[in-house]
Amino acid sequence: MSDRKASDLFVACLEAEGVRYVFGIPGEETLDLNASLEASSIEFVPVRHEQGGAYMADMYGRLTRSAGVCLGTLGPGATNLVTGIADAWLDHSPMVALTGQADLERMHKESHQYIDVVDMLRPVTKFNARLNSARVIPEVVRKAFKVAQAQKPGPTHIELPEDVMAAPVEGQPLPVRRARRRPEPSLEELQAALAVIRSAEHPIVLAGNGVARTGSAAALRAFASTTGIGVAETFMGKGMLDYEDPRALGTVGLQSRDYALAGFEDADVVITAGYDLVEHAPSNWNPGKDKRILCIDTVAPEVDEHFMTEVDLIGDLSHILTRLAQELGGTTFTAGESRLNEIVLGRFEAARDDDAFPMQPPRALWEIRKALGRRDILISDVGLHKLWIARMFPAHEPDTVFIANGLAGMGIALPTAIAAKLVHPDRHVVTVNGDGGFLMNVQELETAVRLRTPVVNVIWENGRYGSITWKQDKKFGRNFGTDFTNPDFVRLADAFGMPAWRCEDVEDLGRHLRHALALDLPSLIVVPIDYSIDVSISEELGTETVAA
Ligand SMILES: Cc1ncc(C[n+]2csc(CCOP(=O)(O)OP(=O)(O)O)c2C)c(N)n1
Repeated sequence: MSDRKASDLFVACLEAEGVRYVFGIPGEETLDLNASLEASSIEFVPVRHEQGGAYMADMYGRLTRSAGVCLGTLGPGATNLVTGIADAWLDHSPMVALTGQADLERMHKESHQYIDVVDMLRPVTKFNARLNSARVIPEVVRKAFKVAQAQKPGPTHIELPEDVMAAPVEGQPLPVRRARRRPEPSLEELQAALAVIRSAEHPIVLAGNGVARTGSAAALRAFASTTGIGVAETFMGKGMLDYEDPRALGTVGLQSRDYALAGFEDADVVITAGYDLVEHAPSNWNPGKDKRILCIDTVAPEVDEHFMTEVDLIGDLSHILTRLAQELGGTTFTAGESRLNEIVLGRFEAARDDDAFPMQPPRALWEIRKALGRRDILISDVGLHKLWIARMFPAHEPDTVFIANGLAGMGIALPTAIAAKLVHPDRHVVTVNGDGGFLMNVQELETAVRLRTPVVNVIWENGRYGSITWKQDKKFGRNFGTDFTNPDFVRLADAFGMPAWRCEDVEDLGRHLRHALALDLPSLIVVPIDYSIDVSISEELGTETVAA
């Protein structure tokens, strides 16, 4: 009989996949797994709520493009993971979620903490399985990582029954082949696409999260500069072009007139690059169903009556964009003026002189932009502040502004910021949160202090669920059920052992930010915010078409 335990083999398989961290909370049913992790090269990061662990795995996966790993025990541990897993599902982050489980022999009957976790997680995972036998561990682990990391990436899940993990086993991890496939469209498809672009009068690119997650921003930039075609970005596509690039048309997806003012009204051909429909429905930019659409993506596009694509170029985004740029070398278009950018960036620049206190969002964003370097990271939580960030925060580089726009769950910012800091210790990481969402995962401040991940958390305080009052006011002319009181955030932070400040004057935010960014500790800044100016900014931009 082998003296190797199944949990040892399981962890050896995680090591073979290159796993550096497992974020989670152990349970009585994961004792063997945790003991094996302790003896491995992998760092187990205890978190304070499984949702925080899932969000950390999510961001780790987004930034490294290797699946992030989270762990919860059976029953309540697994149910607590669901929101973070669902976020990875809709935002397409590679993740492998692990959950403990009771012995195989207790699953057919009413039994302490037993629920069918595999069934529960099926709708939010690309693949999930219960380990019924220790022998299949190498195959199941390899499959979970391979599927999670394949395009479009997303979460997978493995359930680990206690008795299976404690069983003796023989076996070795399967070889991990990381060679990147570079599938490419056929010559006919490329030629069809080139014919569509060459015959266009006003082509335009809509770039989404897919450009970010495949690391294709450089190729997109080269495509735009060779062809002159302008690029509008979705919230999750922020930074694919430097906002100062003359071909950058702005961030679209907030209001009905965004697209028109970014040039979509005049466009006859829309080239979508890594565009996920989950962010904002195509009916918003193709209401008349009259655009010719050329889709560049890693998998065949979703069907939508407003997104009937004429040519699909499916494969490696960088490769396809580079091929198109090579072929289109001599054909140049003009990006056109973006009225959207003029309005939004004009308001942003004017904000430097806004002396109003409580602060208004543009000035708060202006101070944050000023305090951060080009490659530093801003992570938004979910609420009205997110819409302001999406609308107005200018990004220079890819992977520097994170906005969850698929599941869009409040409470994502703090845990994902901790993971971002683990991946990029050399970059500043700032979160912007509402006072509602921040309390949803506030417990992870302890994790941040323990790990010494110096994340700066800015809370925009207004004592209410701002985006819901905003919507209620618009719909009913009044609001209800959205007001609350807050703890003293500065004293709360102090209790966690971290520095914190409350802004008392419009100049304080910039001052506190610069100080906080120089520390090697996490910190917190509370800014009283005045949401009385509408995120719509200007009548010209039309009515809002999103939920926060
Ligand atoms: C987990 C979760 N619950 C509820 C919602 C719906 N929702 C979206 S924004 C919002 C209010 C956010 O309030 P706050 O965090 O204070 O930010 P603000 O809008 O004031 O900037 C709510 C309740 C959500 N997106 N996620």
